[in-house]
Amino acid sequence: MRPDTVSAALGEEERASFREQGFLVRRGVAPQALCEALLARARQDLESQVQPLEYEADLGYPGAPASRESPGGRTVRRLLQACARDAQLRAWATAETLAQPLRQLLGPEIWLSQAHHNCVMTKQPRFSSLTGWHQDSRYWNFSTPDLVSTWLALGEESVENGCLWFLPGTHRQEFAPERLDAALFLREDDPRNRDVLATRLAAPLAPGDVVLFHARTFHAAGPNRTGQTKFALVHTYHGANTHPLPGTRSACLPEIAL
Ligand SMILES: O=C(O)CCC(=O)C(=O)O
Repeated sequence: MRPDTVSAALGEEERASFREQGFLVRRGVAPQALCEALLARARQDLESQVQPLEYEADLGYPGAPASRESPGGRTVRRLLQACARDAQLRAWATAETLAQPLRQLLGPEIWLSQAHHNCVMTKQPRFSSLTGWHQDSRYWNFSTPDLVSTWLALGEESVENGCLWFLPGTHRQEFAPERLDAALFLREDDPRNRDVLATRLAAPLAPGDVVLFHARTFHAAGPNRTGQTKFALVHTYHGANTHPLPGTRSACLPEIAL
């Protein structure tokens, strides 16, 4: 099934909500048959350990195995390079279903970064980690921070299996460096962060739901405490006014025009 058969334009309320909150959950964007096909492909690559992969141990977030050689050390966190992996994965990332709302948010010209996200995000039982509060823009090198990511749930996402959480409106706020730790995560023990952390909202999703979120919106996710692996397809985009800075990791792969 072609992903661009789904009508995708954002309503005015949705646009206002994204501007205000820095994220937007859209229900039932991808049809069930498409989610099943993408999920089957992702499961197959995970089972066969098709490279390139990122392991939980590589990041060392809380709960991750200490090294690739430790028990659970081969627990995959991301199936990288989704667009180069498979025509169907690429078709989703470049479909009008995503391009149309992205144009409404970022302008008429949309570019997909292959250097960031561009992955199947997996969260596996037993050895998955907790991702602290962060802005994706923290390690990215673009001329502006105006990038938007799309997160397609290929299965159920709940607090129990490690769904995303967001701090609404934080894409419009400034955070003094002291409020962040050395790895640029928001310090949960800092009293100055108490109020903003109290605004946290979980984003449980059903298969086919999509979250759009700004690269500056603080978000986090818990570990997977269920027995089933969670799969999501994640991509990042920018408009014509933003470009990757030459010589940086953000410029290391060609971008795809939508
Ligand atoms: O699923 C997770 O742990 C969150 C992933 C995330 O926020 C990220 O990779 O930027």
